[in-house]
Amino acid sequence: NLSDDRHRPQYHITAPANWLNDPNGLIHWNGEFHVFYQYNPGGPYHDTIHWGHAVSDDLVHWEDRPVALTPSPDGPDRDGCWSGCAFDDDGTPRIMYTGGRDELQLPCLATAADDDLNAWQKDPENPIIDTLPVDPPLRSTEHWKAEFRDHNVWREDDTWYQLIGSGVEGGGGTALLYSSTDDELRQWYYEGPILTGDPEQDGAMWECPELLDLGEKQLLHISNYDEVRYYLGSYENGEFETERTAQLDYGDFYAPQSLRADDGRILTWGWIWEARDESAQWDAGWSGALSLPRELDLDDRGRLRQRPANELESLRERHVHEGGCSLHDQWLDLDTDGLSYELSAEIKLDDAEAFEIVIGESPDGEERTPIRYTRDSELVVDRSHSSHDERASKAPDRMPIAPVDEPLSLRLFVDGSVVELFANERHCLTTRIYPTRSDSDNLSLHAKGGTVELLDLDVWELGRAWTESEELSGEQAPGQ
Ligand code: DQQ
Repeated sequence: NLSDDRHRPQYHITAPANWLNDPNGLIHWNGEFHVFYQYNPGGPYHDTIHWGHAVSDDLVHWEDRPVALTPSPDGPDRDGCWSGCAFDDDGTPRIMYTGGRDELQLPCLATAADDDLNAWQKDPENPIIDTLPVDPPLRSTEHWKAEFRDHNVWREDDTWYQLIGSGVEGGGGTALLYSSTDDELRQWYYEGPILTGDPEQDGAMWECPELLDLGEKQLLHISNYDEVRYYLGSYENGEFETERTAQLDYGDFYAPQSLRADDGRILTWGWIWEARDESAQWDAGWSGALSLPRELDLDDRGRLRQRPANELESLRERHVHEGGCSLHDQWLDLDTDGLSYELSAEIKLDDAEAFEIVIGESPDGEERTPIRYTRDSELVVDRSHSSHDERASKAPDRMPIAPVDEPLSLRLFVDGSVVELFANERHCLTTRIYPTRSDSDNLSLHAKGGTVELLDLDVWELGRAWTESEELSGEQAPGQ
C-alpha cells in the first residue's frame, strides 16, 4: 500500500504509482502551475512513456490530473512521448515534445484542447522536423539513428526558437538551435549549435537543454547522463559564450526544466531518481520524484543563486528553535518526529574537525545518515549506514562549498526517502536514503573534535502537500 510507505515523499511531486522521470511542459497558466512528467502507467520502470500531470495553485499543494499525452499506436510517438516543453502561443498553450518510433526521435507538436490543459490535440503534420542536420553530423548509437531530442521553445519578437539536445559524431554534446516564423509552428529552420561541449568534460550527448535569461547573464543547462551541468555567460545571435561552468546539483537530480511564473521568477524542477535497485523499485510499486521548485537567479556578485520557492514556508508546522550557542565536541538531539521536516542552520566551524547533522537514525545508531561539513570545505552525505537494505546505494555524495572560515547557511529538506540540501543559496545536493526501521527517524547535531558555533537553527515539521484524488489513485494502483 503506497500510503503506508515511509519512503514515499509527502510534499514532493510523485506519480500516483509506477514510474516517473523528467519534469515536462511546465507552465503557469490561468493562475495554475502545471507540471507534466515522463510517466509509465504500466509499472515502476522506464518503458512506453506517457505524460503524467499534476496541478497546483500555490506551488505547495498538488492534485493529480489524468494522463495528458498517450503514445498513438500509428503515430510518430508510438514508442513513447518523451521530454518536451510547454509555451504560450498568443493565448494558446502548446507543447513540443519528442516522439519515439523505431530508431527515430521525432519532434512533435500538440495544442491544448481545453483550458485546464487536461487534453491535447496532436498536430496532424507530426513529426514537424524530419530532416536531420548534417553539419555537424549527429551522433548515432546502436539503437538510435541520431540522438536528437528534448525541446526548449521561446519567442523573440516575431520569431520562435527552439533548442534540441544532441551530440556531435566523434565530438561532444550539443544544443541545436532552430527558428520559425510560421504561425502554425510547422516550418522550422536549422540555425546551428549554440554551444558544443568537450566530450571528456561535458559529456558526449546533451539531453534536455534549457536556455534561461537571468537578466545580466544567460544560463544554459544540459543533462549528460551523468550530471546536470550549467554554463553561465552570454547568449547572442545564436551563440553562447561561457564564463563559468559547474554542476547544478551534486546528487540524484537530473533533466531539470523551468517555468517563468507570472511574477517573473524562474522556477525549476528536476527528476530525483532512485538510489536503490530495480527489484526494490518493483517491491515499492513506484519510482522517482520531482524536486521542490527552486528559484534560479543571480546573486549580487553575478553568481547563480538557487533557493527553494518561498511558498514552501506555508508547509511549516511544529517548530523547534536553537541557536546563538556553541557546541563543544558534543551532540545535540533535536526533538522531531518522522521523516518530513525542514532544517535551517547558520553555523561556523570554529576549531572543530567537522559538523554533522545526523538524519534517519535508529535508537541504537545502526541506521544513520550523517551529513558532514568538513574542514576541507566539503559537504558529504555519508550513506554507508543509511539502510539495512542491501539494494539501497551506500555511496557517499560530495559537494564542494564555501571556505570553512565563512559561516555556512544550510537549508535541508527531508521527505521520506528524499533529501534536498541548499548550501549558501548556491550549491545544491539532492539525494535518497531508505532507512528500513520505523524508528529510524532521529535528528541530531554533532560538533566533532572541537567547537562549532551554532549561529542559528530552526527545524519545522512539514505538512502534506498532496490532495488525495481517490479516483485516480484507485484507478492507477500498482499492478494494473
Ligand atoms: N528522458 C526522456 C528523454 C530524455 C531523457 C525519455 C532524460 O526525452 O532525453 O524518458 O532523462
